[in-house]
Amino acid sequence: MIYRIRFGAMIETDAVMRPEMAAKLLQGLDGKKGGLFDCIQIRKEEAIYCRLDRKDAVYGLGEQVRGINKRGWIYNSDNSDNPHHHEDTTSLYGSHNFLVIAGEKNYGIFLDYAGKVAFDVGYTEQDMLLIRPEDWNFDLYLFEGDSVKEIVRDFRRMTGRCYIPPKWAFGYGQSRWSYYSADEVRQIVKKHRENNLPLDAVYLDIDYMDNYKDFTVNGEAFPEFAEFVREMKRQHIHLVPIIDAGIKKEDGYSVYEEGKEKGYFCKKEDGSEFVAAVWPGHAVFPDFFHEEAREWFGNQYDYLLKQGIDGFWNDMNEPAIFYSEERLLQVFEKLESFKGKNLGMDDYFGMLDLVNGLSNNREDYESFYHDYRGRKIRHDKVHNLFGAFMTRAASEAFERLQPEKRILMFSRSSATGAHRYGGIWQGDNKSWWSHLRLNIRMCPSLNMCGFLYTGADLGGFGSNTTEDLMLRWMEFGIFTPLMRNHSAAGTRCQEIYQFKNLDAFRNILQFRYRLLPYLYSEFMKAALADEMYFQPLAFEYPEDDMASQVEDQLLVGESLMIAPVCEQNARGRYVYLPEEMKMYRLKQNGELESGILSAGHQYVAAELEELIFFLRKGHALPLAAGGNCVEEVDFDHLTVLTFGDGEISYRYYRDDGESRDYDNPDHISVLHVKGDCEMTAE
Ligand code: MIG
Repeated sequence: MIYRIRFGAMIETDAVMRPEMAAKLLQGLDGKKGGLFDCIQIRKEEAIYCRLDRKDAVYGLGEQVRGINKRGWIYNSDNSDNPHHHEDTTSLYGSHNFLVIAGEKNYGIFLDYAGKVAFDVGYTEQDMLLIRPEDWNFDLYLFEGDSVKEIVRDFRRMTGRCYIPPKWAFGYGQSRWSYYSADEVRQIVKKHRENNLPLDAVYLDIDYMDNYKDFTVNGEAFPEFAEFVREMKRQHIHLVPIIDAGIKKEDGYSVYEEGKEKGYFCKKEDGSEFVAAVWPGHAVFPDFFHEEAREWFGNQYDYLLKQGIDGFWNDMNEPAIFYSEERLLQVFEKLESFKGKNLGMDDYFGMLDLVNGLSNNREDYESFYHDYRGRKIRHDKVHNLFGAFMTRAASEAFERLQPEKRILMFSRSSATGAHRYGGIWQGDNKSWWSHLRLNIRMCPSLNMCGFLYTGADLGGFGSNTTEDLMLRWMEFGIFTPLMRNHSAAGTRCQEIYQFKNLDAFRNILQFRYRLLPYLYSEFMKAALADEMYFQPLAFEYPEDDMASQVEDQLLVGESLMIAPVCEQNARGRYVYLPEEMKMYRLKQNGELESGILSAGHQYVAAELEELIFFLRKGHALPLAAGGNCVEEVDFDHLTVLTFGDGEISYRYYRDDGESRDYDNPDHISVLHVKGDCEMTAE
């Protein structure tokens, strides 16, 4: 059952696709008794209060720090370019206002709202969830269901089917800020190919552009780009360029000139252009809220599509702002006044704050406007939708420009609803073991909110990685739909051939390509049925008190459980098995060793080079022979591993991985197997 309560007059977010699913429209909660209504209280203009029992867990909120169970911290929906994914961080790049309270009663809450919201999940009071929107113009949805899974499915169905990437985007991608020339890219590809390291994509960061101008290519570093794209395609490599939200303000730059002439950029109160600096220096921001502007911006991608590009990543779309012209001038003036002064503590720290406060400043976000469905709306009121609408611009354009084909698209910033337009990557993490753990925890929370095509920068983006962290991260990364190794300028190079134990990396990475039939099939089934690809144990084993406390193991699709090792120097780990499972160990020589483990806590040895995973009882795992790129993988001839007596069936999804004919029933075949076997899928 879904209820909707409307407060004030909301600004449309377009997050909800099927409002009719909320059969019950309520005026308020007054007088309501029983079920979830015993747990929730609303004090208008103040907060929504949800009482939490000791054993209740709170799941959701998508892209946030901390645990799978969000209890014990405050999280804000306030999209920010924040490279500090610390325990005390309160917001990252996305806003996903959906959560589920699981316990004696299970219920879900979704705030359909573009403004800032604070989710105080037992921070102020341990047994209270407080939700404080900045103003009271929103739709509140309440979900009641027998299980967490059912609630999540209802929410997902209501907000629409998630984005589906092309199959090649399940291959491994190598990225770096930046690869500066075509020759450097050729080198990267060569090293992978000659070392038998599978690879499907190389990412181009901001330096492929001419002076950080979107939809341009630096002709010196990447001469004859279209031909270069073809050359790469011949080697089964897709080049994936980055697109930033800010457009360089430069006379003669056609994208700027055209957008300016048509009035498609965000404006200040007085109607003049809002100018702020990002990578290209002074830049303007397309008004993605304005339908025509959105269409126009989307069409710009054609410049690259026409040259054979079939994937993009959208960055800096919170939007990230280094400084606005006005603020910079003010700050210079203030700084001037400190000159020659004997700075006391307040002055000194005040001075530092002035400079640090230049970027992503709230006052800047309050100083420009959108033209949204005929209304002039101040940016801060819809701030959390900006990145989502940029990705929407791209996605709508792809459907217009290349209706037959899937285009890879993932974004940094997002909001609920944006899951229909693209995937997301998890932003600027660091080469820290704790961020490997964060990566694991964030995946199911994002899946709940519809973001199935996701992954983090493997090996860590900021700071220097180490060989063991890189390897352990890959051991988890081979399960994430988006599998990309990316790192920041100035950090240690982390292409896997940089490391000594290349055999170990190759072994793990090649196994990803053996897993592809399963991973792709599970992704597609989850996407098409509005279900999750990564699940916390608690969702599948709700009666198991222990399972609800597991924060570092996940279910991947219907058959597998993973328990990545994420402690440095560990040579194994404790694993909790909610039921008897078959454990596999991928040995250094590429062989799979298996054994049955009984339910309960088990210590499992796993040397640095060894991948471990678990097959659930009554389930099957189809494996391919592998390949050096997705195209080389044979999805028809399978080795099927099983656990259980008697016949086991597996619903296997297969398609061309390129067209959008997702729901064709011919794509499903049921594999019936008895024991491990080799087979050809019909
Ligand atoms: O301010 O384009 O998250 O992946 O490499 C940094 C350079 C801008 C942030 C992205 C990161 C990318 C980087 N970008």
